[in-house]
Formats: sequence, C-alpha cells, structure tokens
Amino acid sequence: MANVMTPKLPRQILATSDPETLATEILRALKYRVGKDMTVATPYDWLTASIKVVRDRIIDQWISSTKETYEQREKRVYYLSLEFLIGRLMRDAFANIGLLDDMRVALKSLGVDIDVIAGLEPDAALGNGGLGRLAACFMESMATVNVPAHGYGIRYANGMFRQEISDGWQVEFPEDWLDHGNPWEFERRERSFEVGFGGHVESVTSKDGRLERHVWKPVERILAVAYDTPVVGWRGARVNTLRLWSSMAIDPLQLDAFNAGDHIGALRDSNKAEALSRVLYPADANPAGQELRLRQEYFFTTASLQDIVQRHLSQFGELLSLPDQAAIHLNDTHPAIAVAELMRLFMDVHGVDFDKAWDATKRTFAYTNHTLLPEALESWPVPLFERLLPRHMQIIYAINAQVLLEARSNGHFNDEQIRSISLIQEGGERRVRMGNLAFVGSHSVNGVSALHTELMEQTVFADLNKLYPNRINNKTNGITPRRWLFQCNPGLTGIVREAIGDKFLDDVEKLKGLDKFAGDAAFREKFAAVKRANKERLAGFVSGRLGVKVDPSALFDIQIKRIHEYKRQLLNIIEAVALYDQIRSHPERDWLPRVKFFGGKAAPSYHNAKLIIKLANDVAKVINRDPAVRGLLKVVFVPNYNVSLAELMMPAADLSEQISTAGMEASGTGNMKFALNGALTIGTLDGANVEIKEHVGDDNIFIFGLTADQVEERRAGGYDPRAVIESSPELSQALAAISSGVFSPDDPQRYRSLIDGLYQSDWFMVAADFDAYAATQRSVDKVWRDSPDWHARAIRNVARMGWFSSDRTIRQYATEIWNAIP
Ligand code: 26V
Repeated sequence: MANVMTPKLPRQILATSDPETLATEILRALKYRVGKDMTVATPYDWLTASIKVVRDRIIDQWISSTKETYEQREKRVYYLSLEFLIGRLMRDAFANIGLLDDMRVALKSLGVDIDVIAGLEPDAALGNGGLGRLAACFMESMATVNVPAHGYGIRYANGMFRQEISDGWQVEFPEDWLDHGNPWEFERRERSFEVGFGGHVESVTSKDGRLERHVWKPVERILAVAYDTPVVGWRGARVNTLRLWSSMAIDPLQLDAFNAGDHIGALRDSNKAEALSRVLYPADANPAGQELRLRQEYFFTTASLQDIVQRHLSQFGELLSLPDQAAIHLNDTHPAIAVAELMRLFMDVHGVDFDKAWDATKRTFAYTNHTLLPEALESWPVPLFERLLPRHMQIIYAINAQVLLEARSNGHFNDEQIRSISLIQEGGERRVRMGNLAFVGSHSVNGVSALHTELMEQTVFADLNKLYPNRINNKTNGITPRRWLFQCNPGLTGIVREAIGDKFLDDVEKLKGLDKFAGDAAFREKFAAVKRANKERLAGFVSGRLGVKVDPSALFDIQIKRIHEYKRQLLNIIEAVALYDQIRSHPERDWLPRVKFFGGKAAPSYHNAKLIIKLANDVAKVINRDPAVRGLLKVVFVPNYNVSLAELMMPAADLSEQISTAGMEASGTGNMKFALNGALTIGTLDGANVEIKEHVGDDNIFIFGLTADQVEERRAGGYDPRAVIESSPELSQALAAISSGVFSPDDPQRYRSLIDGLYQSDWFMVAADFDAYAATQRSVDKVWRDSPDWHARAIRNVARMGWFSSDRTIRQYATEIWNAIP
C-alpha cells in the first residue's frame, strides 16, 4: 500500500531524514544518550534511542514556534486540565513529523521491528476517560491548526490504575508508566514555583491607617517542578508544550530537621510533599471532602498561573494587558480556583484594585462544563477551604458580594434564584460551588454538544444564564483524525486515499468525497476487506490474551467506555441475555453470529459498576460455553481498556453502542471514533449522538428510546418500572434469569439487589428503554444480513464524520472564545 504519511515538511526536518542517516543517528543515540551498544541494547533501549532521534527533530520546530509567537506577540492559549489521557506518543509524533516510514526502514536495517518497540511504550494514562482524552486531542489539534498553546496539568507518578479481571471481578493495580523513564519529557528544575497552604492573612495598612493590601502567610510550602513534553501537530505545523507539574519538598532533605536529628520527621515531610502529585483521582464517589484532591487542584493551578504571569511580565512588563495576550481555559471546574488565585495575584502581589482585577480576570478565563450529573459537580466545605486557602476564601466572599449585588439590583431575581446564583451553598453544611465560581469568573462558558449546552441553560446554570445572558455557548466536541483514523486504521486510510486522493489528510471534511463510493461495489469490497482485517487483528488479540475464540465474520458489537450506570452497560447485558434466550428457544430461526464486546474501568469505590463488570463476565461464561448457542452469540469482556486498546477496537467495530440515558452523556467522543472508522451506531438521542445523526443521516444510524425531555417527563410523572417490566415478557424473563442466579450458580443472590433496583426505581430508565432497544437490535440484524447495504451505510458514516474533527472544534474555540485566530 502507498505510504500513508508523506507530508510536506520544513526543510531542516527533510534534509536529514533518509533512513541511512536516521539509522546512524539511532546508533549514536543508543550509545551517547542511553549508554549502550547494539550488542547489549534491550528493546526498551531501542525505543528510547528512536524517540530521542525524532525528538531532536521536533525541538528545532519547537524553538522556532516559540520564537515566532514571542516576536509576533501572538496571543497564547493556556489549557488547564487536571487530566491528559494521552496514550502512546511514538507513532503519533513520528507520523505527524513525517518520519514514521523512514524510521521503520531505519530500524529494520538495524534488525529492529518498529511495531514491536512501539508496543512497549507505556500509555500515558493521566486521565479517567472522555474529559482527559478530549484534552489530549485538543493539544494535538492546537498544534495542528497553529494555535500557540500550553497545556498545564499534573505529572502523576501513578496515572489510571491497571485493571485485571480475576474470577470476573475488577482488581486494580498501580500502573508505573515512568518505570523505564520518560524519553519525551524535559525536566525543568529551574522552572519551579512555590505553592503554599494554610496559615493566615495579614493586612498591610498605610501610615494613615488605610488598608493597603492583604498578604497571605501560608504555613506549608512545597515546590512545583515543571516537566515539558513537546506536542507536534500534523505535518510538524507547530510544536506546543504540555507542561506537567511534579511536587517536591522545597528542601527535600529538610536540612534543619535532619541536622537536628529528626531524620524520620524530615523524611515524612518530604514524602508528604511528593505525595501530592502521586495519584490521579478516580471519577469516583463525590470528591468533595477529599483534602488531597483540593490540594492537587490548587497546586497545579497556582503553579500554572505563576508561570503564565511570569512569562507575561517578562515580555510585556505589566500585568493588566494579560487578557489581550493570554486566554486561560478551565477544563471543567478542577482548575476553577484559578479565578480566585488570579484575583489574588492581581490584588495582593501586583497592587491592582478589585474592580480592575475582576474585569481583567473575567476577560482572561473561559470555562467548559463536561457533566450535568449533580454528584459530579464540585463543591468544597467552607471550613476546609478556609483552612487550606484562607485568602482565597476571602476573595470568593468578595466576588460573591459583587455578583449578588448585580443580581439584586437587576430586580428580576427572587430569593430562591439568588440562592442558586450564590457561590456559597447555604443550608446544612456551607460549601463553595466551583461551577458557579468558574461561571462568574469567565467571559465564556461552554457545553460540549448542542443538547448538553441546551440542558445546561435550562438546569444547573439557568439563573446564572439569566443574569449573564450570552455567556453560555456550545462547542461540540471532536477527535483528532490523526490518531483516530490515520494511525489506528492505516488500511482504511489507504483505500480512502486511493479513492479520493490526499486532500482529506489535511482537511478531514474532504472525506465527503467518499460519499459516492457507498454505491460502488468494488470500493465496498475493499472496505469490507479492510474491516475484516481489522476484526481479525482484534480476534487474534482476544484469542491470545483471553483464550476466547471469536469469528471475524460475526457482527462485532462493541461497548467500550467507563463503566457507569448512566452509560447503561446493564441494558446491553440484559439484551444479550434476552437474545441468548431467543437463540435457545428458537433454534430454527436463521440467526447470524454476533460478538458483544465490553471494555471499561469502574471507579474503585463504585459498587454497582463493579458488579456490572462481574455480570458481564458471568454472562459471558455461561453463553460462551453453551453448545446450544452454536457460536451464534459470544460475550467478551476485554480487560484494561485504555487508549491503546481503543486504537485496536475502534477500527474493528461493526456496531457502536452509545446507549446512555438521554440527557446524561454530555457529549461522548467514543461515538465519534467508531463512526469515523465505519461502525454504525445504535444509540439514544443523547450528547453528540444527536449531531452525529444529523450528519450521517437517519438511514445510517440506529436511534431508539426516550428523548431527554421524555426521560424528564417520566421521572416527574411517577414512572413505574415494575409495570413496564411486567408488560415485557422478554425483559421479565431476562431479569428473572439474572436475579435467580442462572449466571451466578456459585452465589445465586449476587445480582438480586442490582435487579431489585430496576424494579424499585430504575433511575436510568433501563426498563423503559428495553423493548425499543431490543427491537432496534433486531433491525440491526436485518440490515447486517444485507452486507452490501450495511457497508454502504458504514462508508457514508466515514464520509460524513469529518465535521467531528477536533481541528474544527479548536478553530471554533480559537475564534469564538479565545480570540486567538490561527
Ligand atoms: C465524574 C464523576 C465524579 C463523581 C461521580 C460520578 C461522576 C461521573 C462522571 C464524571 C465525569 C465528569 C467529567 C467528564 O469526564 N465528562 C465527560 O467529558 C467528555 C468530554 O467532554 C464527554 O464527552 C463525556 O460525555 C462526559 O461524560
């Protein structure tokens, strides 16, 4: 197949990129950077040496991007995110800089298989799921569309846990992604900032007794040390920086204590400082009350803001022009403390008065909301806040006074509305509402899909939206086509290039040209062959890792995402049980084989999510072994779902499961990855599914179930799940089987409470949507039977998904929010 990546590249990169030169450089890197020669090099050493060679090329471009931004006084974007779910970087960076094929040849000449060493690179899994992966796609797109940007986050020593499945249960293990070092990053010891906690606030008064300013005197102080990773855009367009902070004791040896003989005490303090950046918090039960989490949020926020302010001052000499030169983006409320911190830096450190500081702060920040789930909206107990960040608490009170004054003088708000606008939640334990803080401190507040934005306006931020109309706007999520099409699916990329040429490599919306090939039998066959090969690859993986044999000609039906009740993996499993029952009771029907794949991690303390994983595994065990099924249905739970597994599974899917309870999935981005790789979606009208349907067309997607409005009506109007269940024989039977222990003979009661929950409340509308879902699955079967028709629909999905590129999303952010036009 033709070389997929033949970009036009800047001269200095091309000049020295023939395979022979690269091979020489790899050997040099092995010798002088790793300290080994060929005879003793391990595969990891080859990986490190190869990365160093490519990284050197990226650095030239990095320096010139940075210089240009400085000289042209371009506005910079700062993307603050507690999560960056990057995955592997090697293939991404090599391909973007146009060296993937030459490196392959160079390594081959040295007897090294690039695919083998690529597989050794650990996933940088510094995120839980969609929010973190979006941040990673955005970083790549900002470099691609030429937005000068820095990502800021935490360099967790332990990112997302590794999931093992033991006897069907999830077991968590720490993932040591830094075990072999990280060849991508640069440690910047010199770029370190102090971070304080606790203590008290002093007032400084002038000689005539006027209050001049406040000074916060923290008692605890630690250091944030920068680690930089270059992020290279498509065709090496631009190189931006991902700066991750690691925590350190200011005086790691605690010399005073050490010399005084308190060795243990000295060690304890330094361990405590380092613990701050050790673990990524799981998207767990409510994070509030977890002091370490609030410390992490403040830690990375203040380090980032100090860095930004220092850069701005050194270039422009004063601070009030910050909003003209910098756009700071808050990825969810995790960095929302930035609003108070920037106010503090303005007022306490730079002597700016409140009004001017407040105006500049609002013009600097923008905030993205990523969920409406009440339990996921961050708020912190006032006493905890006061103890850890006493000065910020004062500033938040001052901001609140200002906001409530605006609301009262507006005259259109009753007491209840004023209470909902307040930054402080009263009644019971007083808490600081981080969503409200982010909202009032930003000039832009965006949702991540059209539906989500609409619901945001109607629910959580209804009153704030009334007080500050036009602040809320929508920016529908996107995914980077480099990772999620070109790299993960070279087969599909290759046949698309043959069909429509190369333009789509630079502008994915040009994929539209593929639309007419849906009707071309020869192209459909090529498409089918690529899909088949991708499915064989997945089948090989599943057989090697899990010992489960699956038939690549079966329909591959895949649900991969975090395990959560609102995402309704349970609905899918119950449907599998119902289908199993049908296959057994109607062996005479002409069933076509189907494999249902599941993958995803449950938050460690989320009991029901973990039980759902066990159920998927229990159901798999029974169905896969039952000879009466004759291989017509298989269920596979693939352990340790992560970015790399996603890259294997997305291209191998025929059917993409996007079946959340309508109104609950803010956007979803997995839905986009599947469709771009030619899977048809079965889904509810939730999140970005609504817009995917508009783009791919009603005939090329399977939509079922209650709408968000209908869900709300049903919940309000006394939904009776028991009646619904009893009126559906298929559903009742499946639930009875699960509940009575058919799939858990070793512990027949295991799923009793899970199923009872459906009868009693069924908040997620599993029962209400079941019949529609099952019926839609049967219409999926019908279309699947007509293979050319299926493939035509799949091709139309690929052709029409270009709009969901994160390049488009980032251009919208840049022009409509950041005013940083590429
Ligand atoms: C956090 C928590 C924490 C408390 C317990 C329940 C819970 C549930 C979900 C979350 C995740 C919050 C943020 C998040 O990851 N949102 C995801 O953001 C994606 C990118 O915008 C979007 O595509 C997903 O729909 C959305 O769930």
